[in-house]
Amino acid sequence: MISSDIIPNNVDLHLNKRLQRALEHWQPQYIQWWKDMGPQGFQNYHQVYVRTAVSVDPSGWAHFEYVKLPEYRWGIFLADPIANRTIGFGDFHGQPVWQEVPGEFRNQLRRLVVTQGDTEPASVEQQRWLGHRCPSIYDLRNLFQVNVEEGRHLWAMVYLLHSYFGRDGRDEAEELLARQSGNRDKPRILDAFNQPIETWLDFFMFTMFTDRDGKSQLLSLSESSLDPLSRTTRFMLTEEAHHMFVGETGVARVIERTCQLMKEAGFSEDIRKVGGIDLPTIQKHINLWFSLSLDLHGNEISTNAASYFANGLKGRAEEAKWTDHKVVEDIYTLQTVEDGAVTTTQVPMRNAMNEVLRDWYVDDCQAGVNRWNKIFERYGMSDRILLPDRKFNRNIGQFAGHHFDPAGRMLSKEEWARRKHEWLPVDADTKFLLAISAAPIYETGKFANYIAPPQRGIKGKPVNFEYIRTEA
Ligand code: BYC
Repeated sequence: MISSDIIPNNVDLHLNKRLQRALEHWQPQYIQWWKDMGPQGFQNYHQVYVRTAVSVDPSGWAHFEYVKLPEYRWGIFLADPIANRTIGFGDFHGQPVWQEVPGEFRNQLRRLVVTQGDTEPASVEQQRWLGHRCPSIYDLRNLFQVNVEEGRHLWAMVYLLHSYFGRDGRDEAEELLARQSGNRDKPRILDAFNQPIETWLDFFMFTMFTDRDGKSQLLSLSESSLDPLSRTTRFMLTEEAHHMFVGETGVARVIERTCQLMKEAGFSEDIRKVGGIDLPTIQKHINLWFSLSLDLHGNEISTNAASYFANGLKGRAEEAKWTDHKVVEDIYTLQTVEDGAVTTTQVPMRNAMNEVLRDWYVDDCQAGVNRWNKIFERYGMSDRILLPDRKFNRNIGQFAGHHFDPAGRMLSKEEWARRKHEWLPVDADTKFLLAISAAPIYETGKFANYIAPPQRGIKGKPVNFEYIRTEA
């Protein structure tokens, strides 16, 4: 269903000339941004075997081909409408969904769309130097796949801004290309998207934990009463699944290799000496990215979240699984800090919707960690990876400004300062990770010493397939 040559889409863009022109005007700015801020050094001479969305047909929505990255066909695809869809939660539960933005919710909806949109280019910016340290061509291809699809997710939000938010929306679309990850004057909106991602361990953790926040937020937005927002996020979730696959299997392959090396070298040996990533370093990176991604769910007690829910803008993940969709009287019990001690408090559940979504997220992360721990079982090892307590290393919400160890025990400021390096990566860890990846592996079928090869290749291709071709 591609109806425009310039911008592939399934929204009949050619029927809305004004919108088409506006998006075609934004497109060159986007391409310039991609060249400036996207993967550095791989724009001109490399052809990458990537998937491109061409429709939303579940039986074949993408095709795979070699493309030069700036020539990727970024398009606009919304999941098919659900006939007679009604609002699934909040004060308007049961009423027909909206095809236009109601004036009274315009600001809130724009804010949600802009915040979602801002994370997409941010992640591309964060990862733009990683190609120079890649552990294999297979992994490099996966990085670029994730990057181009984050670019497409930006397109998804820009389509909504241009289509439904008029002049303000067009201005916001320009701002999405003007803010920059880590820029002191114009940073990205959410904290975790201003952290540099310098090492591949960070990249795998990011795609495991931060992309999973993408999943929980997209699930909750896919419940939205604004039908185009629901439809666009529903299709984004299809692509997002691969990003979390990259993260989960990336970390799994690092753990696998570490186990192999530990077995070979003897368990008392310092695994770094043989070029492996020691388990404490892996655990520290889990602690970091899990806690940063917990922050991305916002305050535990939030009037914003209550109002998003009441107005039907943002629901819970998998709203249909709940029985009460109005949630007017329910109470939620959560932990908080009072007079310097952890206590529990009860709040109206609508005000705790960020925490309800965080519960879903923690469970989803835990399932992934359980899968990682099976690797140790296979090697007959008693080591285990643990998710830190959700109070650990928080900078947003009730626990910000207080200190906790990964088990959730409260610490004094002094004890935290003394011990945090036991739980979070320090410069020496990053230096080590940079050192073992100083020489990128561009040889087909070869893998860096610190990571095991994947079990299979992409789209039925062998592991040693030439996922990236270089022009002479
Ligand atoms: N950093 O009432 P609260 C993805 C601000 S990832 C900085 O709790 P709310 C992806 C907040 O803005 C998913 N500031 O806020 C992954 C507010 O500011 P004001 C992205 C923060 O609105 C990988 C104040 O604190 N999508 O897709 O309930 C690669 C009060 O807080 C943060 C979305 O986030 C923070 N972490 O919750 C690529 C969905 N947290 O009003 C892509 C859309 C809070 O005082 N966003 N603040 O100026 C939302 O639903 C909400 O904005 C949030 C925040 C859940 C993020």
